[in-house]
Amino acid sequence: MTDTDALIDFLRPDPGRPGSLYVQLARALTQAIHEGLLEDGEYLMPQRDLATALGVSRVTVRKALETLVEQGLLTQRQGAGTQVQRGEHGAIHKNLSVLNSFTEDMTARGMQPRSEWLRRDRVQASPREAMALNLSPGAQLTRYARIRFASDVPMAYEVASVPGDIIQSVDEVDSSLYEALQRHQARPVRALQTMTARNADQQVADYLGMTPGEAVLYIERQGFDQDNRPVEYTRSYYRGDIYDFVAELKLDTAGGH
Ligand code: 16G
Repeated sequence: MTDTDALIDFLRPDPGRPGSLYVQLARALTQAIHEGLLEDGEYLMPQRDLATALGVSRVTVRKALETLVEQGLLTQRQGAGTQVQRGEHGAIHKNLSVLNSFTEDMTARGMQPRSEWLRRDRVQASPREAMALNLSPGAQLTRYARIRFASDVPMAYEVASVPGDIIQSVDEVDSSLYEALQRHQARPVRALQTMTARNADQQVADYLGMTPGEAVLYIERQGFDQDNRPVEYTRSYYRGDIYDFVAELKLDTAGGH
């Protein structure tokens, strides 16, 4: 089998699997770039040939390629074809020292943020939530569970809890939690974040279009507003194959620990 045959086998979407063909193809292309099957600077075969080799329509190929162009993994120039542009690292470098929202982050990268709602509830705080949000046990809060997409690629699964006296009706959050908090003058201006490497369980894998056991980054964020009030306690699962988290480190000249 030639390298090209192996690549085509790797990329070929399966109509029997859930999800549209172009999303499957976009994911397979992303994976091929991350795994080095497609190298930085390499040109893809013309769209027409790729469609024929994969047994899919040209529209499917075009939409998949557009998704990767939006993610910054491919570049397309008139007449020059489609080129891999992986750079040194993964697809998305997320700066850990910037406190922004998913919507702001993806928009700044020229991608289309979108969420699929799993649940929006007004509930009693669990002991863990009460502690993180400094609420009395059993106080009311609003809890939002969403899958976060960027240009139709699932990026993260997030469960966010907000004190019930800040956001009183679950419908107040539409596309962006931070926008809703901003309307209440309660946008986080500081956050404490912990990150843990985990293997995706079946549910997380289903939400993120991954295989169970693949690496995800589990992130807990406790966000505080300008009055130092905890306004957000969010548990996020970010795809380990797409995100690189970057932090600038400085020598501790104060001599602290
Ligand atoms: C990010 C935050 C999350 C926050 C969300 C708000 C991380 C690890 N997590 O995903 O804590 O709730 O953005 O996004 O960055 P939104 O305003 O678009 O709903």
